Amino acid sequence: MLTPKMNEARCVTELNGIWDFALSGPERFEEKWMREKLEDPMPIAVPASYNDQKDDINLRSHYGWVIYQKTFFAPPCAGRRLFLRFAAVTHAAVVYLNGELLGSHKGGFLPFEFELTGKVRSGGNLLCVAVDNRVDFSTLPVGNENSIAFFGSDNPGVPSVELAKKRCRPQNRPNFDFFNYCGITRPVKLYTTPENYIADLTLVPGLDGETGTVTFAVETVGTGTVSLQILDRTGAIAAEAEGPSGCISVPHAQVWEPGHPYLYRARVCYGEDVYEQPFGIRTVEVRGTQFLLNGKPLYFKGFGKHEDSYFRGRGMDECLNVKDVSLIHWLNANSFRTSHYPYAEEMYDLCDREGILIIDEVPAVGINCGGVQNPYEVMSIRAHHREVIRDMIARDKNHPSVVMWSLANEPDTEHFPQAAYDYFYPLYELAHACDPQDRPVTLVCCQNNYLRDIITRAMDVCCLNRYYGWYNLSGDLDAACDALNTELDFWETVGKPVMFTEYGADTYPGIHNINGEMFSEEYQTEFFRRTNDEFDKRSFFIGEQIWNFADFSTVQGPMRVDGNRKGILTRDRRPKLAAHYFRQRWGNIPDFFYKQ
Ligand code: E8X
Repeated sequence: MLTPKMNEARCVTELNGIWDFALSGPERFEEKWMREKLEDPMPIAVPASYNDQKDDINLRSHYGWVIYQKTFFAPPCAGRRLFLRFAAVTHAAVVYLNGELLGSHKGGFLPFEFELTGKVRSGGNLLCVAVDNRVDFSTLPVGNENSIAFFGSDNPGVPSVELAKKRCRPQNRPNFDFFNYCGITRPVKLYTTPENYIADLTLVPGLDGETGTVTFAVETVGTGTVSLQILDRTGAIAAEAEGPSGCISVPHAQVWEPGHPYLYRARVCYGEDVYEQPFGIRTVEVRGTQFLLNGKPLYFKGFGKHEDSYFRGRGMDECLNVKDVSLIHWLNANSFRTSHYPYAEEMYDLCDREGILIIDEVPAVGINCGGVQNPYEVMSIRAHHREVIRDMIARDKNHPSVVMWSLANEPDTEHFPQAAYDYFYPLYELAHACDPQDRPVTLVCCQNNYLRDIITRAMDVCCLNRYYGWYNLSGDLDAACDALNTELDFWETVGKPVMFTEYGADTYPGIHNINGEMFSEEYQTEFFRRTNDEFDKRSFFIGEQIWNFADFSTVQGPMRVDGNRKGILTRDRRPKLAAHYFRQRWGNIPDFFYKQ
């Protein structure tokens, strides 16, 4: 799916700004608000999560549907097609235009669109969007059903507690550790195309010595002929071709990689339509225990992140994206994982331009019933899981920054190992089949009994989340390193590249402790220093992505002090002690050939 772009053939208008808003019921929304203007609406900003925009607990802890309305005037589009595109609505949307149902969409982190050609009026048009924020055993991310919370401890079996739980008000019980921010969180755009238009473009770069190759496929609607040009950074034509598909050579190609993010542009013409897509010439491959970028062994230095900020929650924020990328450079890092959902497209564009590597993750978090039940039997997510893999890859396939796909975060791979294998192996194959560039595929595994887990080791890269010295062996870094080494001895026998995609310690900024005890800035720094020293001894270990880039909002609970505090930056992006440590460490680790 193409990102809407303004050019000589296409017009893009944003429907961002203040919309009318109202809370609705948990189980259903009132149909009449899909046809009539709300009686006493609240103003609400789009794009942004609604939860923290008002000083009202009813928005923060809302459960169920909300209604958004916007009246818009159609842009002049005689002889053109008109589309309405939502970049993300969390978690489900039903969309009406002038009282007529346009359609619905499930999943809160990927785009969807409707063709409006012939459907808009010359006066105002009433756009109504009902949004559901409920998470349960049929959604990704997964929410707990009934009142059983697996995340956090609920004293199971205590009669008074069990009784009270049954009487709790209906609420979301996320089976994941980030606040359930919801609403129209990314831009809403109207765009036009000519009658005959370019529907999709796929680019597969390759390298043959000094020569770059670009295999391309253009999908069109209508009739016409396709031509394609590869433009270099100065706008000069580096190569050109006719026809909807083929392979062309770019002599003396400039490669794309961290430190040298050279972008070409593919310019496609089809009748009256034009579309330009920036892309990079680079290759990605796993060989033995190495992860090769442009044929060179790479070391991942970076983070798990979140889309999370004050006031706008998970709302797309270009300024924050620029700031975060700047901080990634300041920290001498080169990568992050889009834990735990695909991020806004604007962030990938920025990373393409700035040379930052992305492990792109679908919103499959919470596939775990604490070992009590088999999640692969009790959850009905399989079809939706396939859909989000397909849609994420379709959206992000052309980004040079994306170097690996992640199928899930911390599913249960330990208690039902064969069921996990049978569930995930076909998804692994699906991701490979969907990706025209055939990038490596992984699944991010939770701290577990790694001997029982048989699916993590079947991935192209073994991505581990481990909390030796935090959730277990708490405060004892000698014991933590001992345990870590025992486990790393096991991974060495697997013969694949291994990296940590999470490790970290909650740290409340400003707490200092001479003995380096837990929650202090000293403990966080020491925790990382000791763990990293062990990584450095292992040649098959290809990267460290810490948990987390910055502090972030979560559901409240006895383990969380105003959110998850494992950031090396605070939520407002100030450094903790460990940030200075990493800036120094990563400044001494090259992107390539670190483990030689
Ligand atoms: C944590 C992280 C959480 O925020 C993230 O979304 C997923 C968690 C650790 C799981 N991984 O709690 O800070 C720890 C399992 C215990 C051994």
